[in-house]
Amino acid sequence: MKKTVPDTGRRAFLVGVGVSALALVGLTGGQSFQWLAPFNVFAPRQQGAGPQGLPVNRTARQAAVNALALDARWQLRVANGTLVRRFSRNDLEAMPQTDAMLPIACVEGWSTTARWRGVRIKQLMDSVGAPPAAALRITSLEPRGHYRVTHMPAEYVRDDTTLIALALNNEPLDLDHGYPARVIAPGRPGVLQTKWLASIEVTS
Ligand SMILES: Nc1nc2c(c(=O)[nH]1)N[C@H]1C(S)=C(S)[C@@H](COP(=O)(O)O)O[C@H]1N2
Ligand SMILES: [Mo]
Repeated sequence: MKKTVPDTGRRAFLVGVGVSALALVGLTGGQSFQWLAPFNVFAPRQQGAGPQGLPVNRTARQAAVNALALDARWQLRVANGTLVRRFSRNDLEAMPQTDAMLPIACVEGWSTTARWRGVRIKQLMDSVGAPPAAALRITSLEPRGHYRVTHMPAEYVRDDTTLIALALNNEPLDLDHGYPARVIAPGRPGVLQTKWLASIEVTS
């Protein structure tokens, strides 16, 4: 004899799964498709919600860096042992600039690709005679916080698209995105893309 009841139950179950999957695609699609963005229910940040079309994970105000970041006397300190050089924003702008299309991928669940422009970190390392195997300690102006200090292994330092970014999407970097200068490197999680730079030091 045919068991029709389990069949019906199974069909109802499969239809239920299909409906849930469709609903999930509908509710999260805004993370992948711009035109679905208004229906983006679960994404912690909406694409394009921040300045320059990029989300902001922590603003300059929240990080308490406004005064230091906007200070006209700001200089990036670059150190290789006792050899120290300092670069104003004008100094950095006067150096050769490199463009790179790179994503910021935040653990909070968003990833947005943007056009970054700035100085190759490699070139700054050359300016203080750092060896090719140099790894770095990168420090933010931020007085405290989990992301104040970052370590960068040599393979990223050597990469032609690892930049001290000064511009984002063809505009000077917004304060909330790390003005006067931030790190952008390929293939590193967002937490390591340090904003509001203070210093870069060779550690090895
Ligand atoms: N100094 C500093 N840099 C930081 C952070 C921070 O809180 N302080 N947040 C990091 C995190 S978690 C992410 S995802 C990116 C976000 O960059 P955005 O705000 O420009 O999009 O910056 C990173 N750099
Ligand atoms: Mo993040």
